[in-house]
Amino acid sequence: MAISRRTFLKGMAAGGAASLIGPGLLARSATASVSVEGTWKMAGSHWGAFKALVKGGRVAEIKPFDVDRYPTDMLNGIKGLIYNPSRIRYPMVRLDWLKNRENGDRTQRGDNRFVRLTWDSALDLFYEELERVQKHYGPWALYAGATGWRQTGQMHSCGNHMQRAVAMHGHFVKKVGDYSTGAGQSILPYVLGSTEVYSQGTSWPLILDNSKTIVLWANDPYKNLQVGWNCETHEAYEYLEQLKGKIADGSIRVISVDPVRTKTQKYLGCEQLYINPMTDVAFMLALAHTLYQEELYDKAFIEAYALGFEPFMDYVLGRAEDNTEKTPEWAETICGVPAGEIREFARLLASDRTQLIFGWAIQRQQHGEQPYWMGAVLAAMLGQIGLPGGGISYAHHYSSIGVPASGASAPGAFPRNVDAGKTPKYDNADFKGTNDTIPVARWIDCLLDPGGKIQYNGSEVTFPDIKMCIFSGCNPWHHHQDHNRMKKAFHKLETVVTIDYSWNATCRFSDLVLPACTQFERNDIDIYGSYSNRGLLAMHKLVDPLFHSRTDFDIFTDLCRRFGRHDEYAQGMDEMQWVKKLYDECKDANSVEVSSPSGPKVRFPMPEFEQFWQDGYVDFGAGDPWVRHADFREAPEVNALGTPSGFIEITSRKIDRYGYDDCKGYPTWMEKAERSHGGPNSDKYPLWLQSVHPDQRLHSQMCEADEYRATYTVQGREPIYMSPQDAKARGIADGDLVRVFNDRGQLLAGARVSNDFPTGVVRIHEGAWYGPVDASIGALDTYGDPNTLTMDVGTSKLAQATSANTCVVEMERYTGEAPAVTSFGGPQMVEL
Ligand SMILES: Nc1nc2c(c(=O)[nH]1)N[C@H]1C(S)=C(S)[C@@H](COP(=O)(O)OP(=O)(O)OC[C@H]3O[C@@H](n4cnc5c(=O)[nH]c(N)nc54)[C@H](O)[C@@H]3O)O[C@H]1N2
Ligand SMILES: Nc1nc2c(c(=O)[nH]1)N[C@H]1C(S)=C(S)[C@@H](COP(=O)(O)OP(=O)(O)OC[C@H]3O[C@@H](n4cnc5c(=O)[nH]c(N)nc54)[C@H](O)[C@@H]3O)O[C@H]1N2
Ligand SMILES: [Mo]
Repeated sequence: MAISRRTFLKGMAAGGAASLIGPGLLARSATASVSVEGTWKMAGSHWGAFKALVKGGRVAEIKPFDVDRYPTDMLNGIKGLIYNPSRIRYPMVRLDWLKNRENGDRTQRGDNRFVRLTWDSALDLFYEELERVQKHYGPWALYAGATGWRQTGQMHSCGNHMQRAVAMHGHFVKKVGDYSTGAGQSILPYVLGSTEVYSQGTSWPLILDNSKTIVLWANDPYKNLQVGWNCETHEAYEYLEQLKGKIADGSIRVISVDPVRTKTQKYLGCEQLYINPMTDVAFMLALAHTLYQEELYDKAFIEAYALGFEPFMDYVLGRAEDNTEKTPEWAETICGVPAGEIREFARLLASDRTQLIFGWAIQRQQHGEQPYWMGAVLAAMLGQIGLPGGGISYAHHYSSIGVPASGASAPGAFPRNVDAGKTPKYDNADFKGTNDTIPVARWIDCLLDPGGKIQYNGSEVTFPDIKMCIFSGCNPWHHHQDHNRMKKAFHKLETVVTIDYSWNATCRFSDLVLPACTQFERNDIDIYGSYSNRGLLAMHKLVDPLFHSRTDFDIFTDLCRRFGRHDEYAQGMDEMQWVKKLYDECKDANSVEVSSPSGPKVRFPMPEFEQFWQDGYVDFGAGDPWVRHADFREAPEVNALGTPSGFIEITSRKIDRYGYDDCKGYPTWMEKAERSHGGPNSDKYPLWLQSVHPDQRLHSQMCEADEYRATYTVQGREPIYMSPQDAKARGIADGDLVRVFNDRGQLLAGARVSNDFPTGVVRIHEGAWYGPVDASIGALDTYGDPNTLTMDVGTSKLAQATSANTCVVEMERYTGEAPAVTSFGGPQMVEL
């Protein structure tokens, strides 16, 4: 296998690539022969299931799948996702790394200078590096922890392909948790017995029929339900529309607790309760204080279903060691809500049936565990957990949760793991006393501090010494915080391999980049409706893989060929055989007979595969409404929660025993490392930067769609939303370029002045493509990725999750000559 570097360099330069760079793609395809008719094909995506008209080998038109009555505008970005100048055309290798490999000058990483490779040379290099790192260092030096929003489709689920192939070669470091709900999914098992965040919630029809008050707490479902984990069909919007009607006729009151006037508030026409950012726990403690003082809380419920109320109330009443009573007057100075309004709000919550619905951004901040725990405590005090239209939900803004689920079996996926009993090529599982799994948001800490120790959820984690990372189906140079700190960490890495279809910043900071194709260039199946599991969709390949891109399946089959395990990897099947196998297994699982008045019948009949593939989908039908925690309410001893005691834990002995200073035995208010509105560091940086999820993208996906991006950018940059007061105070007008900065970094963005934002609050959507002027630390980001500015600390010793939303900044009108945006259009191609 070993080829000398010299022969390799000679054989590899595949020639004449530079001439193909630039927007030639669109021009060339326009001249391709086009049949008048074309063919409509069925396809799916996170943005929705849809039909595509394919003409002359090109996607010409897109229209939503008939079932989807509330399609998102983002379908307009699909064509631009396939055809854009940022598509990765060939396997590419970073210039300095090609010449010097691990002995190169790693400060050049990020300079975006790359050399084109043939597929054979690229996969040889990939394999050589796997061998070198496994042999020389062992499994603790290789990180292949897949996390991220891979495209839809069960067969081609790309993280599975990457991890299965790498696992056949040897052991590696993995991750635990995710960026979405890291704090929530860690704290809630102690409190309510499950993660809650990914659990099915009470069905919307029951909420609409029974709730009198709905609190949308840090939650913007109208914006965030546009995308789903599977092929979305947006059924939840039907219920939002009904809710709008009920607000209008006065039968339901909806209050959105949010510093910002959200898209949902504007759509529903509901009320907003303004609160200072990151101060919800102070507000909630004062609500508990009022409920207690005014005897509005449900004593019987607390006695029957919850534990640890007294120690918590001692804290609220000022009998704990901090000696501070959590009165509305105390809270007002922190959260900015007048004491009188806090009392009114508490009375409202207790007056009738109230459904609390939390979003997730509020736990993506320092001490993000606390608002979730405190939400559960409030819900317990209101005593409506397990009743239709009452209690608490942590997920009605996500992937059609709350739409009654069909109950059908979903298809399986291409296997992630190596088949039991088959040992990898390097069966060395010696991590030298370090951990083989790290909390996902702490991987940069790990790179910077090998051998370092952190506390995590009741145990200690020792960081392994990672030398090589493999990324597939994720974009860490968008998703992780504090890019300048990331640069320092990446200087320590010997090898970075990325598999993607778009040349984003992660490619720029990699050594070897392999072009995958998009989901529209391969065949697959997936459910539609996400959590509602409404049916099964045939995802037809629309066009052939563009340029030299290949399916992840192909790429990793060929990688495994290099160590003789390709047959085992693919199990001797090709793409369509896999798709059919997953369908047939799903059909079998759904063929179970159930009794019905007219005798036994198959509840979810599915046709033969060929028929399904031609029809494009199978509908499973609507499901039955359901109430979360109803079984627990009915019989708490029999249907005990998964907490240590089986009850709701207002105080957790287990957490208390961990002895953490930043997550105590009951929910507490803790000041943040930095905070606007009079909090720490606000003298220097008075603006809170919230980096919430984009209205017109899925994270960084679709940012590359040039025409679609142009519908929202300002002078070609990502918008920064701000209040008229903050703009005026700095001489900024709508449409100006602004420089946004703090001690961690600086970026350019385009000003959008809006009354939706209060003084002291600015917003840049996450997922804006990072485009530094050069590879240096501190370099100006020319497009506006908020993670240039965010803080990289764990939420607490409990969850060690991301604190992305704890971030303060200052901004100024940018008057210098503006540097060109460097984010798009691929690498700078260098010929040898
Ligand atoms: N500041 C801030 N940062 C955040 C957040 C925030 O609120 N604020 N939110 C966090 C959250 S909740 C999340 S979930 C993360 C999201 O972080 P990611 O999931 O990493 O974000 P995506 O932009 O969806 O990146 C997916 C990447 O996979 C590639 N890809 C998709 N499908 C395939 C495939 O089939 N094959 C291959 N090879 N590649 C594919 C896409 O092109 C894209 O580059 O971001 C986190 N980061
Ligand atoms: N369009 C679109 N939809 C998406 C996604 C996407 O990228 N685009 N991503 C999906 C994914 S992966 C995830 S994880 C979810 C994310 O879902 P969430 O994390 O719930 O969504 P965000 O949009 O980040 O924030 C929701 C609201 O929280 C408010 N908020 C932030 N901090 C505070 C606070 O301290 N207090 C209060 N009271 N309010 C606060 C914000 O102002 C915002 O209105 O969305 C999913 N849906
Ligand atoms: Mo997420």
